[in-house]
Amino acid sequence: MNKDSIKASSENHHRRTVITYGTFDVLHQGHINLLRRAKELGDWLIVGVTTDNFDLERGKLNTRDSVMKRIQAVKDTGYADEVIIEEYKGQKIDDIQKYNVDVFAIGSDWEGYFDYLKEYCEVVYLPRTQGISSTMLREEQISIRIGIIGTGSIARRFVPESKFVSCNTISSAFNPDHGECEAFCSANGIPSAARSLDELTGNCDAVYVASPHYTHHEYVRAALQAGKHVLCETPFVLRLAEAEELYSIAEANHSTLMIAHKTAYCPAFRHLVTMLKSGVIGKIVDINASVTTLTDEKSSKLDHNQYGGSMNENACFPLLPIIKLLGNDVRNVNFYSIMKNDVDIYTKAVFRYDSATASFQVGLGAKTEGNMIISGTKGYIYVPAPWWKTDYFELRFEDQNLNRKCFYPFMGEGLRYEIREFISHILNPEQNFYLLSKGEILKMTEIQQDYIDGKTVYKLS
Ligand code: C2G
Repeated sequence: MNKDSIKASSENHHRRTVITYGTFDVLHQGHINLLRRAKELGDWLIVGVTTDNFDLERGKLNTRDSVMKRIQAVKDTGYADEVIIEEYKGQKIDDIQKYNVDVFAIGSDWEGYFDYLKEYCEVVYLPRTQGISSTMLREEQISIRIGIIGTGSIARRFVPESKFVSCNTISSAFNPDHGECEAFCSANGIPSAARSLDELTGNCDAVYVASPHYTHHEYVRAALQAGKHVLCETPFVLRLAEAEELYSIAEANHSTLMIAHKTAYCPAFRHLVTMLKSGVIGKIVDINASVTTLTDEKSSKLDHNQYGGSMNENACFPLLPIIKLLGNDVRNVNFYSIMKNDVDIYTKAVFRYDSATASFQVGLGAKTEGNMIISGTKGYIYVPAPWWKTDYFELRFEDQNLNRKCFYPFMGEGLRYEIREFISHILNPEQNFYLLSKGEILKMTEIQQDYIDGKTVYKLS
């Protein structure tokens, strides 16, 4: 070390270090002012930029720019001497000690919130710039207007969930019963209760189909033919040919067609899939999952004429992990159904693959534990009930010391994750639909159809 560098390093010890944190999404003048003021508090400014995953965990789902883009934007302001990433709650305490920080600075919208850091350094709340925010800027950019078809219980849950996702507004709703539609719109603050499908499609960019499942095919086709993007509730359609037809219309129109399978998009399930694919429990040999929801006998869900029954209502849930993890090459499936009034009140399905088995139980008129177990050559994964909307699962091994519990966010009703994916796909159509692909959806539909056609179905009374 020469004299100069010794001098520089000893000066470094005395420099006053300031740290600040943020998402810095669609970077604007408010952020720039904050960074400038923070830098003025000392000689060296460290800026912590939140990772996409951390924002997801703290409930910020509407971020537009990726972490790399946000970091670049912070660097481009010229005020940051050092950029770090913030990826967990409590990290600020670690960083302040690790980087020997003198001042923690943050905007006054957080006034008081970070006083707990006073134990470690000086805490300064800087004035927030009025009249500008990332939220405002995101809203000024394109907003997708969504029209809702079907105003039942799932649509009621969809409306508040959509508010957690940026770049969308619910513009209209349609239900053949206009009175019900008006009541739904006024209860949920939706500006227009459409009198016809044409009126709905004339007033939106995308359609969310939340009507009874036997009406999906007709509504999705009408919406696609009107040039709209479509998010369709599960189960998608009841026949393979219908599903293929709808995908080909969507492809010809360059429209997004996505299935609202909330499990496929929620954080815990996504991680479960990637962990399994990377071999944490070895080779998968068996999957068992069940979904039962005791339902009133008079409900339309148990009406033969409305394609009711346990398979039609619930099978799309357990089919997801089976097809996603074991693939499309199912050698055979046997269904065993307990029937009442011409519908299955309970069905057990058993799958044979070349080197794995799977099974599921679904029921509307019988109850069982709603968990999922995925068995492998090195260990197994246990997902407690209700596994289809879980925030947690366990990896379990012969040597219990290796067991691990994994936790993830699952906010509200969990519909916000699929809505975010849908909007993001409309805005970035080049994105691949890998979380639930067309091939997987077609296979799931084919299995549903085989059941409806009575192939290898054993009916028990
Ligand atoms: N800010 C500001 N004026 C605005 C908007 C934002 O001064 N008009 C400030 C905020 O107060 C914050 C910084 O800019 O200090 C970054 O804001 P966001 O990107 O919204 O990040 P935030 O969610 O506040 O993250 O760990 C993350 C931190 O807790 C804060």
